Amino acid sequence: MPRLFYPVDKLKEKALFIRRDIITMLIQAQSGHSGGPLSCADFCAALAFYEANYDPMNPAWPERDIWFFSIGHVTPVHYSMLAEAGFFPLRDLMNFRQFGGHCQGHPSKLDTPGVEVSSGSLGQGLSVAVGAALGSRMDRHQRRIYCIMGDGEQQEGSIWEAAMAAAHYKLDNLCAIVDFNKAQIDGFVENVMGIEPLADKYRAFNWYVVEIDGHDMDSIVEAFERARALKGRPTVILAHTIMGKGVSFMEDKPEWHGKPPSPEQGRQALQELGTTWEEWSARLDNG
Ligand SMILES: Cc1ncc(C[n+]2csc(CCOP(=O)(O)OP(=O)(O)O)c2C)c(N)n1
Repeated sequence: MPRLFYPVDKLKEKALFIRRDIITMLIQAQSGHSGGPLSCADFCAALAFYEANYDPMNPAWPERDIWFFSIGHVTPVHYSMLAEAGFFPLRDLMNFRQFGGHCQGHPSKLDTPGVEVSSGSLGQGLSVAVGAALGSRMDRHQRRIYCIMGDGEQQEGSIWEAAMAAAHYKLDNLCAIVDFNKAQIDGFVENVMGIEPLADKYRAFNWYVVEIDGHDMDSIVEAFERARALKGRPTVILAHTIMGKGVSFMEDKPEWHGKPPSPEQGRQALQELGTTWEEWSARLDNG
């Protein structure tokens, strides 16, 4: 299936739908991560509906591009993106974190259509992505590889081994995206273990760095295009985002890293996102 190239206003609508899905799933499950999924929603919408090449009817299509979520815990955005793209019915999102459903708390390649690697243990995804990018080149395949990482996750040493390898092998088919929301499970990243200057670190590792407002759809699309046009180096998009983006009482609050809204808080969140629990849960139930 060719790339979708949705226009920016349609991408913004998709990101809004993804945020509504995230909150609805979390209300229903009463368990799961709120903050990171909401900060990733805009670039995930652009990845699925503008940038990547895939066939939701045939998730293993050999010609597809591949995206890996190294931050396995952001499954609400991951599953919403896959369901909105047609990999499985929207109603499956209502079984998030339920026994018997395939949308488990952390993603499983064996269970969920469109999940390319089982993840959750931080720091591993970029190594997987480097392997996939090298393998694609050896197969003389045109596919592109994407790897979504967290900013707290940058504290993992294994990421820097993978970063060194990616530049050594000049993997220009590899595009990493860092959800740079400044927060992690135990507080603000700079207080837990500072990672700045992150752009300089990647540049020193011979990567091409694009720094953007990760909630500005025009910038996101342009960053993907710049990465695609570049030859001879891997690209990292440092997407400056806000944890909990879109829900006033969650924004920039690390305590929302790993908990769901209560049903009452969730109703307020959906109202801020321009819908209601009744409307959006019915959309998912019937989708
Ligand atoms: C190897 C490993 N150590 C610790 C954890 C527990 N853990 C899960 S998410 C997280 C914080 C990650 O921070 P960040 O990458 O900034 O993600 P965000 O908080 O923005 O979702 C931690 C420490 C883990 N999943 N894997």
